[in-house]
Amino acid sequence: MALLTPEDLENLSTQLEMSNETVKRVTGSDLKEICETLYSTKLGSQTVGIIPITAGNGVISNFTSSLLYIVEYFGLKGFITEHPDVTGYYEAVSAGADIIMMADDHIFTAHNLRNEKIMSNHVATGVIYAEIASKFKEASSKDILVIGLGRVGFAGACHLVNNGFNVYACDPNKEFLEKAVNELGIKTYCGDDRKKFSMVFEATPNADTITEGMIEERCLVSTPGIPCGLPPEIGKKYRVDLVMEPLVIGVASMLYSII
Ligand code: 2YG
Ligand code: MG
Repeated sequence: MALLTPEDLENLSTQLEMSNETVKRVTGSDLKEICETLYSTKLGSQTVGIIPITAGNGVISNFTSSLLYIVEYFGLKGFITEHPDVTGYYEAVSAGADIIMMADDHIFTAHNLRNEKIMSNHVATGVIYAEIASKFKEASSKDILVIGLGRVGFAGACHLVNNGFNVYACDPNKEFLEKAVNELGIKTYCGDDRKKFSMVFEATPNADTITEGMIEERCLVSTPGIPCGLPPEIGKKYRVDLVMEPLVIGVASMLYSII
């Protein structure tokens, strides 16, 4: 799974402002409103304990500071523990944290100690990027294309099926495709099918997964994927609206989902 780099998280506030503006323009709602509607809840004044984790590839220099920025941006209180790992966990709980946030190389989680709700970043990210794609004001139908059926893509596809969208999906991994067909009833789609989409949710760790034959002019591409699946020249030629941001949108979805 693609690990974030410190470069990915540079100018996070600018990346957030730009993607929030695009989300507002193409759906009519900003990120906060989308989360409040999606999870039928509002954030309160919870305190989040953010714990650096040294396991695997270790600490990413600006990861926990980015989480603190996001937590405070959405009006919550937060602190980063002085110590990492278990010592950090003990510190956070002893200091009265209501919510614990921590990530190793495989799972990034948020756990609400008050109501025992827990959420993973990959599910929360899949759900909210799929939700944003599906709320495209200019959409021509309820047909939506999902590219990538790994754990992020599958979570998004599941959310779309549950909300009555006609989900077409593709993934080079036959097992992932079969699982989504059998468990979600999605329709398989491959690049040379003649169908074009105005709503696309892309969730792959690969670049340039979107081709001209897949998209309608002025469509919306919503993707947490790094690197970007939309080739810039195609984005320009078809005047595509792109919602892509490395961390904030997924973390917002995590926080609202456990309140
Ligand atoms: O505490 C630390 O600094 C590190 N243990 C954090 C490791 C995070 C690894 N995970 C990722 O980089 C991404 N899966 C995070 C989510 C990205 C969403 N687009
Ligand atoms: Mg990608």
